[in-house]
Amino acid sequence: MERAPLLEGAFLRQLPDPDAGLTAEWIDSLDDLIGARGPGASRRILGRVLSRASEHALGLPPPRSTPYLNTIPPDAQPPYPGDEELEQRIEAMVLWNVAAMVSRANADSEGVGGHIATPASAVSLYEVAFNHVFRGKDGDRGDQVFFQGHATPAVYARAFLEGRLGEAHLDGFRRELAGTGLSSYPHPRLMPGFWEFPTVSMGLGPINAVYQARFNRYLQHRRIADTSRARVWCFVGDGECDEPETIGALSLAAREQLDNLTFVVNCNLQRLDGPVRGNGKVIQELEALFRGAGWNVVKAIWGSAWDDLIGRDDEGALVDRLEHTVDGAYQKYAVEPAGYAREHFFEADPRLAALVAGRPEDDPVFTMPRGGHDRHKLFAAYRAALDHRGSPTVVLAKTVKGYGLGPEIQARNAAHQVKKMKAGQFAALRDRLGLTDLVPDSALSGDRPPYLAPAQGTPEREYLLARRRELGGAVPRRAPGRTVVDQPGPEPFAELRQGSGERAVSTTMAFATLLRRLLRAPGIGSRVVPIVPDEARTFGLDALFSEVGIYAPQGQRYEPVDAAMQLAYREAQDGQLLEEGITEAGALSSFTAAGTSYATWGEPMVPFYIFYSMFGFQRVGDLIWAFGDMRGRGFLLGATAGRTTLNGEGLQHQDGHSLLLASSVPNLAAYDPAFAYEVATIVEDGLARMYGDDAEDVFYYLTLYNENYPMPPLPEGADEGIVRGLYRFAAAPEGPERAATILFSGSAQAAAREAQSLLAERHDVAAELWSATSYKALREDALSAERWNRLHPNGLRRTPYVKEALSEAAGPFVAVTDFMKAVPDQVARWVPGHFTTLGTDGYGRSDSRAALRRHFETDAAHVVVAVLAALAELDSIKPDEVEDAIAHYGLDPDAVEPRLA
Ligand SMILES: Cc1ncc(C[n+]2csc(CCOP(=O)(O)OP(=O)(O)O)c2C)c(N)n1
Ligand SMILES: [Mg+2]
Repeated sequence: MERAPLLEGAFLRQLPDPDAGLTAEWIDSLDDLIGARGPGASRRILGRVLSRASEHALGLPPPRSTPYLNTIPPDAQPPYPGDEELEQRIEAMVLWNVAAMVSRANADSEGVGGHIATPASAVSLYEVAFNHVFRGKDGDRGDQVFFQGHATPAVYARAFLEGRLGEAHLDGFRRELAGTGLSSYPHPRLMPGFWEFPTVSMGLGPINAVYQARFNRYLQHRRIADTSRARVWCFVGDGECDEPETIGALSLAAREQLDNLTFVVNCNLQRLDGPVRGNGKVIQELEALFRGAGWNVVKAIWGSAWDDLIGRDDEGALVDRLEHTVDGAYQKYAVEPAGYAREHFFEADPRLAALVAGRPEDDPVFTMPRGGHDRHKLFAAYRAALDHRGSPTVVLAKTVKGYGLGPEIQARNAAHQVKKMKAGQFAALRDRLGLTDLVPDSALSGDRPPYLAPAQGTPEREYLLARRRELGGAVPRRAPGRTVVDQPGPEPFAELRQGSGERAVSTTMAFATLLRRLLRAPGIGSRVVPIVPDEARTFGLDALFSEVGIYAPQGQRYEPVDAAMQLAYREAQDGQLLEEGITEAGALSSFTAAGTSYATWGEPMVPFYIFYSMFGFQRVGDLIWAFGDMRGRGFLLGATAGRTTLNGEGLQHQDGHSLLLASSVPNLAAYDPAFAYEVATIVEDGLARMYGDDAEDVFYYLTLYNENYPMPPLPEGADEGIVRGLYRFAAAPEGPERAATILFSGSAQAAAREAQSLLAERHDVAAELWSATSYKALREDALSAERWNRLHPNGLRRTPYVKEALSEAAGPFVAVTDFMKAVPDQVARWVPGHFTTLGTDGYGRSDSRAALRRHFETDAAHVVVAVLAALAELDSIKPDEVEDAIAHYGLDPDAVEPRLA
């Protein structure tokens, strides 16, 4: 059966049309128009009608995309505010220095790499911004600029012109170990006075930028800082727009009306291997994507040389041709000499041939000039972004990869990989850039082309410095302010330290209590930023909804369904809690903006980001790594931790390895507390280390469990061991002949404590119990001691803390954890005796805790057997005793190993 195609406007038919006659007349005249003038002209006329409708604010949905033209017509362009001749000259030097620096680095030390083609495509994007828009930090805290990661050479080259970097710095590009080196990409850890935002892991810059802009608003609404003048600029590659993180937070930015945010996409149509959308048009695709997400889109596609052509395109032939040409073809026009475009683009269509008839061979129209290399177009786009209100703006700037670097490089598929230019290519570049007066042929004979900088007193130098002075000084510049936050004193921690008596509680509940106390503590309270990705109820933090409110820039425009209840869902403009919804990447980006606020705003904030531990390190590990790079501070809380403690959720939820992943982050303090008082001690110490006097560049990860048990009080003198990673929790019972020591962490405390009783009662073993709060800390301390001893053969010997502490205990040693065995194995080398580790290697599954602990061989029976087996191996008991115990506890010695199950 034939079916009529579903028309786009079909939904309208369900609504009555009281003006049916009028409607029919309009439709008839459209049909007539198309018949008389054809589709091209009809499109144009209808476009004008729709634009008129939008001026009347009729609320018609805007089109998904607009023609392949600049968004801003020439008559709406602001006059260019700068001295173009000087800027041209400065830009030429920047590009020259990019090529020289990267080439010299690769001549000096083969293989250090670097990029020339990407900065060449981006130089104008940055130069226009450096001269006219980026605000530095003199006066207020300025703008926050996220540079495209591998365009860094353009930023170094400019800093050199400004005198911020010297020749020795440029010659240290990608050779950081000598002292004056420049890092390959933006890394605040390596250049802490320069870079603010690490961006080179593609996608992280954009998502961090969105949440930075959002956090700026949060600081404003909470009256912590005046961020109203700050703008977040994020420069992104067009290939980078394929990253889920790049586009994952676009709708948040629109929903929260972040008109303090501008993305600039460097649309050079190429990624590393080849075209981004050879068969399509990346700019059109991105326009639709950003418009769909609610952004203001400004396309800067064509250079000024085309204004006149476009203005004379009466037939719409040029626009048609532009629409039907794909990026692969545009790339070809950028590779071939101008004659190629004349022949294949223009002369293939008689109407276009007529449009360019009579123009000389070298007319710039035949180079297909792109808007991203035209400062008029770029400034107009930036100005539009600055003036726009109510939504973020994206500037889609069309550029050429390797622009200006000559026919062997420009727009070639391999352009990305060019790391070195030859003398002949430098000579040609010099001529093209008009730098003949500065670079004599003799300077190009070796493989060290000179660096160029305008001398003192030259107009170029005066100009570029004056522009930056006017705009508030150098960009980028990282200038941390105060890091100290008033410490809360002992009160918020007291309840956790007392223990819970008979009451069974979890470490998660203990943490929730602590967090609420900290929020109320004078001084620090207003600085605390609780962050949850739609799991506050899971973690018992829903009281915060009403207590501190959920941050919502528009306040609450509805009455919540639970308004009458004490714990109502309260959204407020000055809400303190960041309820992120289901986006771990977004939540981590908020954590990042908050945890680096001391550096961006000089306002230290104390974020506590609490999440399903499984969806932390393995989901957003790269963002956590970037946080470390940024010297961020704050607490990550991996709740529902443990492969068997979170029991019903199965394979994708039950985490037994986040601590292992955490062990890879150098400046992360990772803890696996068993008891409420351990949580208290660790958080108190963390606050002092991160926000006290002489603060350190560390951040914290704590696992939190959802298993309830009575929390014991803090044992006397345990604080130091808790912080260092290990302390004696319970002495061995009196009586038994044989001795052993059990190390437990987190929720494995139950198995260890039960095993202690069983060993004493049934097996004549007196086992001591130690709580291992941080194998990472123990290992790092031991490695430091070991290294010291290795490099100081005649110095005083150092003993690793773990070895020294356990020297008071009797082996054999058995460690039990709800994480992988590799976690306690981190310290195996220094345990003074026989050492067995029991842990949860293997995929999780759903069942009761008891069944899971039996399966993973971490329950009390397995701890007992491990202790006995170790004693047997040490010849302290007979193997038969182990056999008996295995039989007694009903263990299956031939069960499939859980790691393989
Ligand atoms: C997450 C991630 N994956 C891969 C890379 C390696 N990489 C660096 S640049 C690049 C191509 C980038 O293309 P595009 O975003 O279009 O930038 P362009 O150089 O064209 O300006 C790739 C794949 C990276 N830096 N980060
Ligand atoms: Mg690209």
